[in-house]
Amino acid sequence: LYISLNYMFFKKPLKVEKDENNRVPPGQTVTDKFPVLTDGPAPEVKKDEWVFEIKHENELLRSFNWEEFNNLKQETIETDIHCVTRWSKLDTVWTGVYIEDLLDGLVNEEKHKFVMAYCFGGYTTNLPLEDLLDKKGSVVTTFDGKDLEKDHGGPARLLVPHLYLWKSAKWVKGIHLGESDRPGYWEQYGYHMYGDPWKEQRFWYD
Ligand SMILES: Nc1nc2c(c(=O)[nH]1)N[C@H]1C(S)=C(S)[C@@H](COP(=O)(O)O)O[C@H]1N2
Ligand SMILES: [Mo]
Repeated sequence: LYISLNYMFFKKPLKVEKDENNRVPPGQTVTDKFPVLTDGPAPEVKKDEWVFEIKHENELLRSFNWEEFNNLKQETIETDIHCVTRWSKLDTVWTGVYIEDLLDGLVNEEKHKFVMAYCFGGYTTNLPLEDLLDKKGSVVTTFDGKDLEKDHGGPARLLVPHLYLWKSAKWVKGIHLGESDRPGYWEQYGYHMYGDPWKEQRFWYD
């Protein structure tokens, strides 16, 4: 009500410009550090054995090796990131390829509604396909102008900055497209199926 009255009488834009005050989601604290959060050891992934596979259930639809991936249009992505352990980091800079460019021409809206991202080392995480489209999701290979460090998912990780960072799978190896939403690794232990930091969707009981 406050917002709509405000809008009607003062013609304030509904979507407020980003500033330091409203870009940190509830319950989060800004840090300049870049903590490492990995369950278990970081896998060693060599660039010459790296692949990114796109599957429907278990059928391989398309795959990229390192060279093929690096020949695609590389984008620079500047964004804030939010970890469920309550730190946020502002103005992080990455380069990589938008998921929609990897999927170019492949998407079947009937069959491809959800994604399970899978990784070297076995980690998985689930998200709706639409959360990876429209430049919302990418596979990134640099952070802050340097090759992505192994501990942060190098050589390549998913980046889905509008959701909590556990959805940004490190050492990503591919995505399974499917009709249904199934819990990934942390989701099976009670992390939220969606994970919107602005709604504090941390755990399933939130
Ligand atoms: N493969 C893999 N990806 C992962 C994780 C993991 O354990 N394995 N941890 C997730 C969690 S819980 C978080 S908060 C972020 C942390 O990313 P960072 O270590 O680069 O800060 O990676 C996510 N991606
Ligand atoms: Mo996390």
